[in-house]
Amino acid sequence: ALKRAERVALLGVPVEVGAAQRGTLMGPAALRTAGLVPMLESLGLLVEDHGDLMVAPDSDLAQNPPSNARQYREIQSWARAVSARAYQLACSGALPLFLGGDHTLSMGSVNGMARFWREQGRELFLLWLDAHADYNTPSTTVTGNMHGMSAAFLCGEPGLDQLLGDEPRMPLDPQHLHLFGVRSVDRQERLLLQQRRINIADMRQIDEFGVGVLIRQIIEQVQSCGGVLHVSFDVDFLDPQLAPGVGTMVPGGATYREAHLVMELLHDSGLVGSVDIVELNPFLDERGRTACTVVELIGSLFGQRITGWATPSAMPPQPR
Ligand code: 6HN
Ligand code: MN
Ligand code: MN
Ligand code: MN
Repeated sequence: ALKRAERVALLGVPVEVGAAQRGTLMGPAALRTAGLVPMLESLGLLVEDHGDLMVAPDSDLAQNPPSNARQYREIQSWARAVSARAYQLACSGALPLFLGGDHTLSMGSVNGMARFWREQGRELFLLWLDAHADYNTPSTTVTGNMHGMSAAFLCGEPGLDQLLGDEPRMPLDPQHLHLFGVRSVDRQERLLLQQRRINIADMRQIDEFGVGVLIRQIIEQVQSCGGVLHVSFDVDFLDPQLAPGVGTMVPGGATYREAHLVMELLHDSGLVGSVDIVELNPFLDERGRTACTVVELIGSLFGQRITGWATPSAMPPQPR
């Protein structure tokens, strides 16, 4: 059998109702069209494409949906199904790669992975590459859009307590969440982030210290705990000039080079155990260029190198 890192299990999750703008349901198809599978195969990985998940609506009609959580019932169906599939794929020994879909996908994917790693006796850390903090709850949200609540839900914040139904809920230690690339936070959301002392590398810090230093700090924390990392990549982490195919563009995002370096360092760490690609909206893209950029970045995350050998890291290159 191949090792976990050598087998990648793709699962499309065409959820779109967590966002205000429709269209992320086309995300999995666009990533496949942009060549995700052959790119991963060219890196020597064995790729299993499990196709797109389908869910039946209204899985739990007994429960009254919380107010201020739009499309709660449909998201509930997705989250339960995604969590169960995530756990199952992880148990198969593959590295799960979830293709969104809006960012509510992560409520299921991260929960399922957390359950798996808990059983393995390893701590799960969550790297949230995003322009937004996604740390709203039904009581802090301005829009009611549930993709703005995923990170808070995963850290056990109250308000969506029945979302997963019978699926075991595995809240993360809030200190294991790292928000990275943040440049848009709502007012009440900010208070909650402050109270919980959530780790944030915002764009100001990225400008000042660079992504190399900041990502290495995160890698060191995970390494020192013997942990494993789930990378949740919201495409709006990238600058909108580079990635226009998203519903929530915020100026001042990660550049092409910064984003590749993040992915390369994560690959070299060997700590990444699962990945989400979310919020790609092909309806808003320009000639597929956001999808293609994302596929290139996933290439770096899975070991694509400029040269055929490992780049010396955290030190100047030695003469060969
Ligand atoms: N995303 N903070 C805003 C909200 O509606 O709560 C934006 C959320 C964006 C969510 O991009 O995944
Ligand atoms: Mn997000
Ligand atoms: Mn976002
Ligand atoms: Mn810990």
